[in-house]
Amino acid sequence: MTTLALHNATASEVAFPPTFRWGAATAAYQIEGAADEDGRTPSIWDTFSRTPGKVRNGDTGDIAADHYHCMREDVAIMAALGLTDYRFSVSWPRVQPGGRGPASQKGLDFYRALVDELLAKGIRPVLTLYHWDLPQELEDAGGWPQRDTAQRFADYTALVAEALGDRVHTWTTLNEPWCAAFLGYAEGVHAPGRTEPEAALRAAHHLNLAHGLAVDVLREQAHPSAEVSLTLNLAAVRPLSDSPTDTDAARRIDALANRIFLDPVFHGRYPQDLRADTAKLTDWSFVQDGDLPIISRPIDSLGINYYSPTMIAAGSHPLPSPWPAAQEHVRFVPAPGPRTAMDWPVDADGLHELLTRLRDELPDTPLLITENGAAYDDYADPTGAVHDPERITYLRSHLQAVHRAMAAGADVRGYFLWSLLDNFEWAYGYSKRFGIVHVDFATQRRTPKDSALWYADVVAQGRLPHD
Ligand code: GCO
Repeated sequence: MTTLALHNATASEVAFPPTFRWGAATAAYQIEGAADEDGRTPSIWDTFSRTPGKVRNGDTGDIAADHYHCMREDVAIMAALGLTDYRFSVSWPRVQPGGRGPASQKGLDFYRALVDELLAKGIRPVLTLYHWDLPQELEDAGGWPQRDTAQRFADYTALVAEALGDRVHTWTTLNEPWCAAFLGYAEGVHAPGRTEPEAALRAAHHLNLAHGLAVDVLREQAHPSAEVSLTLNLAAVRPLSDSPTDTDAARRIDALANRIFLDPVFHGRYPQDLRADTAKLTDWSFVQDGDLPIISRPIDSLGINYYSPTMIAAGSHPLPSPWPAAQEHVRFVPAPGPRTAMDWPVDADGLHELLTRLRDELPDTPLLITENGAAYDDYADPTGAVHDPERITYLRSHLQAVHRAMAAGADVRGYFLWSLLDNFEWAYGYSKRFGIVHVDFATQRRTPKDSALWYADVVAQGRLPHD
């Protein structure tokens, strides 16, 4: 459907193009379990979740949603929902134990079976190579602050592309490098739990370099028609007021959250204001000649993960901070309005703001919403049904925002809901449920929630049902 046709849809009808991609997303460590099965070696999340006090209730991904053993049932659920796409990630230490050397064929066999099951059901595989589960041995050798890790990632990419390059539709190199770098190495609330601001900046650069090296490998080894992408959790940054101090605080966070990735990947440079803001921490000499041309290799689409906006004001942020060198200039202002179980504000306008910004800044780059969804304290009623009206309200408002942005010219190609299944929510363990399918972790019983039935109707009709 053209933009014009989107405009012409009746005001109350929110109809999407027939080519629009409707998916759901997960990640290996959050759903697979089988943590030491078939030769898989520990990732930094296995280590981190075993470290007392790091993950709520001491939860780990040892079993998770047991997707490693329930894969066929889960793909059948995706097919029953009518999904066109399924976004999943590959566990690096499952397919390359220790993070170096030959592939584990048993590890690759799981993903071969998953991809073939998806294709047999007419579902497009959308494969993320890195969703935070770095092999522990590579962290022991320095982790992402260590430049060699980028090359290790390129070698791992080659192993996966050799096995699946002929039949995976969309390849995403990295999921949310901001979280991997700044939650993992600056604030320390994610694996590997380090609080070293300068190392976090080095990690961000080496993740960017890893992305570029992986693009080269995929162009070489994946199918010529494969779509190569990157997923970023861009922040919809809003200053509390238009005062110079508030707007400058927002600028600092925009540089550290957004332009530290957008500028090198799409413009082949790091922002000058970012370098100036962080000059006390680093001289950026870890950026070597030749890095930026690799990082800025052309890609076919950009994935956006969005949950809620970020309101910034001048002030200070408690340490350890995920914002290197910005913490003495910024404070985060809780936005008003309804909140999810994560205490994140529900505000779909932030998604519209992001999409129209990217329409203007990256007019030639197709966009995919690779994650959007919400956690609520769902529970199964005595009949076993799971009613989640707040999640339906959240999804509806955010799909309306996507539609508004498309009608305004944003080139959005698809929407992947986070998440298909209730799963391991990182430092929150299993205490937060993002799934549209309820998982009883004691029995591994799956129960589609009301939101799953609602989403299946949206997918089938290609439009939002009337309120
Ligand atoms: C992220 C990760 C997901 C999270 C989800 C909810 O975006 O943080 O990609 O793994 O579970 O976003 O926090």
